[in-house]
Amino acid sequence: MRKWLFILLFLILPVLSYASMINEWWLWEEEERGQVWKDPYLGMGFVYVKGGCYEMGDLFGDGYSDEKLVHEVCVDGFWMGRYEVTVGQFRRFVAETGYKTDAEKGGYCWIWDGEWKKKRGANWRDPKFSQDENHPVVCVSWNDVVAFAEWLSKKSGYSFRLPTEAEWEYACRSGGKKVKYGTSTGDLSHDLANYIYTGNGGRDRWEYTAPVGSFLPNELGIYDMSGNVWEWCRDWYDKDYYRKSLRDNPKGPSTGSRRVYRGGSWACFQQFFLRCAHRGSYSPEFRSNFLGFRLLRQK
Ligand SMILES: [Ca+2]
Ligand SMILES: [Ca+2]
Repeated sequence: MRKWLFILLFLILPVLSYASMINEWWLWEEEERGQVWKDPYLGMGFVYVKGGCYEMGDLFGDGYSDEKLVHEVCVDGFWMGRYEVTVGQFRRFVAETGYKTDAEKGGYCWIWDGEWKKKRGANWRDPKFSQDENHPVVCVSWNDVVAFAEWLSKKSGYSFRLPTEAEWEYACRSGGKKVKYGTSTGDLSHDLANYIYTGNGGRDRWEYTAPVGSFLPNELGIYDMSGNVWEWCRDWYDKDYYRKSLRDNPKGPSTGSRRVYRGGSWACFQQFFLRCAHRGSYSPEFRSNFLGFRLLRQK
């Protein structure tokens, strides 16, 4: 009997130690991709993005004119949200503050369901498709997401804000590399990101939003930069801004009427819109069921 026990141990031990090696390898992988920090209040993960200089704009020559003037930009290091902010995280904010979003105050949110609709009664709680707590929050205006960032900053003692366009594009392109999309390979397919539902889309089986982090991250360990939901940026939009942008830490024009959003979403018919360099803009009170955000923590 004892002999069998020894033989069994002899067989099992190597398997166990191999399993623990695999486990450690995964942890190591995670750290190699970037240092992850979690905010002490919501436990939201942030990846450290080392600062640097890069050529901002349409490096591939297939963008709109507002991204055509490729120009050098340098950004200081920052912590970028690993994921888009989720319904569950936004719910904590609303539960604690009683905050009313622009969609709730105005009584509608723009939705896409095959056509554009100003949908009465639609808001982040009910964007007219089903979401669980781990999906990215939508139907939030620029005003709403700035209020969220200010609340989290106050609660946690760290400084959170929306990324600037320059920071967002730098992070999407894995530290300013010459890649078109913010996916694990820099290419785009339904195995790599969530965009318009076609019914036979590989890993992308979502007609609307997917839980955050459903696809592999880009090289920095940041998820869903291309696709899932569009993401608000901090800057005012100016189609000619690239002609007059500062080189170091540009923050956009000092005034304007529309705020920038980036990255494409589940509702995009064209891959074009999921490119890191593409620039969209809406007024700060605009909200839609394909538009959300992620936060940045200043160093
Ligand atoms: Ca999809
Ligand atoms: Ca996104």
